[in-house]
Amino acid sequence: PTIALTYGTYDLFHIGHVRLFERIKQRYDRLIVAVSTDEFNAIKGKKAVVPYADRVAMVRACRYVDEVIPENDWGQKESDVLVHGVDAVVMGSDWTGRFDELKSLCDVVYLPRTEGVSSTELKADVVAA
Ligand code: C2G
Repeated sequence: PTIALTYGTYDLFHIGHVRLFERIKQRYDRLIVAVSTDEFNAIKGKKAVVPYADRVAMVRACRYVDEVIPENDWGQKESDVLVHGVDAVVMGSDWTGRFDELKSLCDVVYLPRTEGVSSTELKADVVAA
């Protein structure tokens, strides 16, 4: 079985995240999702409104997801790929080129983002409601 790995915060888990996972599972047999911890989000300069444990539970509840692991730092991707026998790291197109150094270990695929939705837009919409 072919294995894909993807990384993200998944704050306010939304259709863009689901569509990405869905398209990854059209290409690969298994999908591992690495969810950014609250501590790593601070390093990324992101503050999630949804606590890590809840973000993990929602991603895990998605039918396209086979396994969830924590993302603690920028530097773990190489070992994640090796430890989990990953065939491809797949990200949305806002990351195009950013993980190409992994190409020595596995395929690196960037898929188009889902237009019109983002955690940031959802937060703004809620405030405006
Ligand atoms: N995404 C998407 N379409 C959207 C919004 C997001 O396809 N409308 C994708 C992003 O391209 C990313 C994934 O969903 O691949 C998760 O997005 P975020 O939760 O915003 O993750 P991010 O903060 O970009 O973290 O080490 C990598 C980082 O952890 C990625």
